[in-house]
Amino acid sequence: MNMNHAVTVRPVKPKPRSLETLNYLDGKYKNDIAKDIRECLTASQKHIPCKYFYDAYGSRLFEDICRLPEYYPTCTELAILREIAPELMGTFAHKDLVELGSGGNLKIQTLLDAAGESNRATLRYIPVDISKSAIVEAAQGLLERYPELQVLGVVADFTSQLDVLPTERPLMFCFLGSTIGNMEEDESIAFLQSISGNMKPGDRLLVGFDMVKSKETLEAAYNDSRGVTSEFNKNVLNVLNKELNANFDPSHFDHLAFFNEAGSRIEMHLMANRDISVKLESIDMEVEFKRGETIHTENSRKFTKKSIEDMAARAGLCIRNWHSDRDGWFSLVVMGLNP
Ligand code: AVJ
Repeated sequence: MNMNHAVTVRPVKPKPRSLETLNYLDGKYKNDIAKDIRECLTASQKHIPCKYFYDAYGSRLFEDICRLPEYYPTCTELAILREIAPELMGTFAHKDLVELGSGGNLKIQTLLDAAGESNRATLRYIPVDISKSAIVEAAQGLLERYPELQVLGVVADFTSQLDVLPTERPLMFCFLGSTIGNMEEDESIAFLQSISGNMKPGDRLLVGFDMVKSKETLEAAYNDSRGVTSEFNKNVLNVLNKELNANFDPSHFDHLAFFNEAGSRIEMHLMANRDISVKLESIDMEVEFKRGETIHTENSRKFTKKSIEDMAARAGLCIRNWHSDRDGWFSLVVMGLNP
């Protein structure tokens, strides 16, 4: 071997490790899914909580959905966010930026870019999600882009575990992507109340709402021509197969998504295309489906200015700023505690 003694080996400077994760979900998830599914699949309208869409594959499919031409919410929200980010983040220093449901990096990068390096070096980004892998992957991307950033990943169910979050510093909660639309009205008010209960005067809450618009536009967004949404919907059955040792055959179900005008929501269902019997071994359960019967897998509520104002009022929050695109397809609303 030809060793070249002139070469001095300089140690590679270790990257600063500014990612810490806290896991509050251990054990909880397995208990929850067993209990949830037992209840939900014995109800007269069978249903599955939509949080179970997001295993690693489901999270990837959702990111694909966000890039579909028919799925307008992501790009519309992002465009609004770009406009308001300087105002939101220009003075955001020594504070915590909490993101409930870490949803791909594009949105949070828009905010962090606008913060500028000097603010960024003093703030902390706190993604809260039930998927540890989603948090860690996203955080690694952010740390490559912003080596000065501190990230505290919190693996938790933000609908029931908000009290685990640090409260020492001023903070802004972000609840983007109209994820709030997945909740029933009462649930969303209780959730906003739980956020406001964890807010200090001066703290802010930024919420993304998908607005009511034409039925054609809404339904196209959930029935894309490439079938990604269908694949996303059916993947929840794979999640049950994996988590509960079940034997769903996803091809025995069809994707169904429609706008329920009375409920002001898109409903997604999986419809049995034959009579089916499924075993869920881990919870010692057998479920029958008649051909044409559906499992309701998601509600995605669509909002109006009035419905948002009513919710905020009922949750004890006041609306500080209101931002929409020209067409009024999506709104980003900044809320705070009542003065
Ligand atoms: C992540 C809940 C906002 O309701 O539009 C996308 C999920 N479902 N396509 C939505 C979803 C089908 C999405 N949210």
